[in-house]
Amino acid sequence: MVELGLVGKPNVGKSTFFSAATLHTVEIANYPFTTIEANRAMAYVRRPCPHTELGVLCNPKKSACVNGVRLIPVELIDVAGLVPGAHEGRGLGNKFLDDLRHAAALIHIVDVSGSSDSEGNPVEKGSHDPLKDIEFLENEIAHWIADIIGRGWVRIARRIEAEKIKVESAIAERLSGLGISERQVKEAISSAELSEKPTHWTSEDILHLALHIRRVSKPMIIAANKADIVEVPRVKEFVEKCREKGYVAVPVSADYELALRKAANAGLIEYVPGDSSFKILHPEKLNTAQKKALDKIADFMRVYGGTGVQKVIEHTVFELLEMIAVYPVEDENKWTDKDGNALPDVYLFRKGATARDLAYRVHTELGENFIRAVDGRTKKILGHDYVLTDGDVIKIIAKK
Ligand SMILES: Nc1nc2c(ncn2[C@@H]2O[C@H](COP(=O)(O)OP(=O)(O)OP(=O)(O)O)[C@@H](O)[C@H]2O)c(=O)[nH]1
Ligand SMILES: [Mg+2]
Repeated sequence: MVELGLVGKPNVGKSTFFSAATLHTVEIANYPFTTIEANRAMAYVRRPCPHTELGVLCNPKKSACVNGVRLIPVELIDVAGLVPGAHEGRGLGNKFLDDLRHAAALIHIVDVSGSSDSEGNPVEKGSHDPLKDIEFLENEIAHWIADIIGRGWVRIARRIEAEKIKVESAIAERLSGLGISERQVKEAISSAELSEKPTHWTSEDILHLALHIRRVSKPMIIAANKADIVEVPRVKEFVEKCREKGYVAVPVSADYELALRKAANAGLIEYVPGDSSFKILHPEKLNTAQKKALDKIADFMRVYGGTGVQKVIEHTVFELLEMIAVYPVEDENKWTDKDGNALPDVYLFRKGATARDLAYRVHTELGENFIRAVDGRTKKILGHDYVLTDGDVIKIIAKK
């Protein structure tokens, strides 16, 4: 399961975003450190379902299909807020970041309205520059990684040099719990331009390396939250400034998304998360305040093309992580499993994954005994190194 971590300073709307995306009820309040223990729940990303080509309905097991759109689960993790100096124990410290060890990417929730200070205390709207939050957060995440690399570094660096161990492999070993690979560490070392001799690395060098490791291993998107209480040009300016710094920022109102999903659940509106509009089903059941609130939400969605919540999640999965959806089947003609369920499973893979990777994901034995695969559309035989593409329907043939 792909895990996405929600990070940010306190009181920016992490739990609201989480709750909106998962409809999991969690505590939300306008003061810092409302969340202490991490919350985990399923959100989903959407892909066109191949069943529309088949002409029969699918029977998904761990995903869902609504009107030809496959909803593929991903896990969101909502953690406590980080404050500047968290690595020195300020606020709730940074230990709770360990809950994000397996996160493939990070969603940085920022309060674009500037109505909370750097520690998340409510302040007058516009009095805090949200751009500042990006830098400190990067720094705190880097400290978390650097602390893991840096523990007992002098001794390790000496061993690396004396025993001619590859530095990237020694570091990757330390970071294996974070799901960071040797290749990623190697790429980070080269972009950080550090000295050839690890014994010469200072703690600043390690911090600098950690920044690069974060960049290559856990890509980050910025959710410019609370955009509903900010003038449009200011939001656009923030998005542009983020872009100049190399980040994708998406205007978001987690509050609006939460309201829409609740109204949809109550049967008041028709709304499919991610859509750019909604339909009021029973205008007679709405009071004036509710109507006004929905009008405001509709205006926001017209400007930004939606509430932004689903856009953030999907951009993270499909653009930053470059993931694709692949459907393994046992019958390449009917696209069913052995019980006759059509397109029962779907897996997300990073671009570049192969037919053998798919086999391993279905079952270790299938990966180990892989003989060949078959493309469910063209019926072509595919080798173990066939590179999967988005929407592939694949049968795996293995030794019995
Ligand atoms: N206007 C507006 N307010 C929001 C939005 N999202 C969250 N809020 C408000 O911001 C406050 C903090 O929301 P939370 O979701 O608890 O924030 P958090 O980041 O989880 O906070 P901690 O758990 O304390 O770190 C609450 O009063 C929310 O109602 C939004 O999109 N727009
Ligand atoms: Mg919270």
